[in-house]
Amino acid sequence: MREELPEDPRRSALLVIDVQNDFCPGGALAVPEGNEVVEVINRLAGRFEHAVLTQDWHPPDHRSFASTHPGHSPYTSIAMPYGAQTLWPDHCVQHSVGADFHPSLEVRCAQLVIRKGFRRTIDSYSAFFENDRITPTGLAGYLRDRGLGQLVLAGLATDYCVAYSAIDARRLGFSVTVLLEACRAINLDGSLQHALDAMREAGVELI
Ligand code: VGL
Ligand code: ZN
Repeated sequence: MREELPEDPRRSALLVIDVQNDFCPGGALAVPEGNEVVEVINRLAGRFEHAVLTQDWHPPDHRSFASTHPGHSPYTSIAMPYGAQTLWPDHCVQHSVGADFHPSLEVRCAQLVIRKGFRRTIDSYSAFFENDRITPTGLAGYLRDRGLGQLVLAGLATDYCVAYSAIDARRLGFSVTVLLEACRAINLDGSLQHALDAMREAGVELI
């Protein structure tokens, strides 16, 4: 494991994944200790000139919600046209308090918010592609246009949106560091270990 963050502040960006009320204790899809990332990220942000936030942003009848599949429970899986999809409790509904960023999150260097998961029929864990792995969010073009080739990822959840984003970023040629101290996991059926292995395999630096 490497111990340092990327050196060049002009070429690096902090990518803060889904630090939203619904992913924190008391929220609809609470990640254990999810709120604890806020302080770490606030401190970390002082070392960056550039940051991008992602925001899970679903319509009320989103097809990743178990409630839209009668007879199916949250945290089970279903086949969707683009592959297996885990079903979740209703969360991060557009314009709801649950979809807001954690009130203490302070990333003054944030210059862009990428909303994802806004199409009813497809989920989007990654900040770069929807879950079909081909529909882009536009983030890669933004980062390339601005010359930001080195990414540091933090946020929620380690084993879903953080891991998918990190792996896609590597696939797109970015250098990627995930700061595990600034992330927390859902950990469904070993998903955390699987995600850590997959990130290492993809060439993501875990520190
Ligand atoms: C996430 C499940 C559903 C995440 C988002 O941010 O990791 N997980 N939607
Ligand atoms: Zn979601």
